[in-house]
Amino acid sequence: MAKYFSGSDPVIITCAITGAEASRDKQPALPITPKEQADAALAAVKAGASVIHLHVREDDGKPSQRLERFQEAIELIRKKAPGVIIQISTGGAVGESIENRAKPLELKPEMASLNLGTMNFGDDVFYNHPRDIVALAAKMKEHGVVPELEVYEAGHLESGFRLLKQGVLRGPINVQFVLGVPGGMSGEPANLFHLLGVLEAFSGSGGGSFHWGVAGVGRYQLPLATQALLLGGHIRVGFEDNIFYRKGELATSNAQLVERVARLARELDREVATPEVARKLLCL
Ligand code: KMH
Ligand code: ZN
Repeated sequence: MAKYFSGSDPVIITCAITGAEASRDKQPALPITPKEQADAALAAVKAGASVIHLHVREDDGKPSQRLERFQEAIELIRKKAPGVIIQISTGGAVGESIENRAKPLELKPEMASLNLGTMNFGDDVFYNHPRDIVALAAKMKEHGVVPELEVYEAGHLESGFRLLKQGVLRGPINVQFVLGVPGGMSGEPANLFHLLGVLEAFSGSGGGSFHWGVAGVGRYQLPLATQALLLGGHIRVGFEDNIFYRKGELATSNAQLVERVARLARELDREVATPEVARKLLCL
């Protein structure tokens, strides 16, 4: 069972600035073009983010996995916010082909997301065939990209353990609990505790060390981020997961969401990791 954190490990704040599902209709400040994404990334970094989880869009807002679009966004982000860790999405939008989802790995980003199972995702199905998961993990290895394991429910975590045992993944694993997607586990505290218990039991039985963070979807974002601060985990915030600052009030920017959790971290005596510190912690 997870214990309350009493050490002084810095907290890594990831900002998922755009995602594949959020829209300008619902969140007018959603960054879409590479220039908007670079501005949003810089503001998020200034507020305390050290990792940018990156999806790209075409100019009309449609989700995209086009290599050139990723390249443009990454170049602009690097120019504006040098040093920030860029984690590209290999999840893409629901329904995207696995070939397209793998494409941005050719740019050899420092990190990439790796999804570990098929699930209902709202009203859609997010398809992740075991063969495709292994192929994506192999491609990440080939390009020296560090995977972040996206875990929406407990079975995904156990699938990650199997891949680690089979040598498809290397430790220490980076686990991101994405809680609150309809089709996955909700963001209730008992779910986070259960997942941490499973992770710690695996680690304690010779599974090796790990890093974990939590991305709460919608109304779960703030309570789960606060719990992660108390429990020694890392945090993901941003418009991909949540467009509100509080009930009925839209956030004005991704940076506003980062600022709040950075402020909470300092109040709770968790230092906010710079990109260099995050790089060391995550063994990048
Ligand atoms: N858009 C979701 C269906 C990831 O980035 O790896 C999947 C997703 C996960 O966003
Ligand atoms: Zn994503």
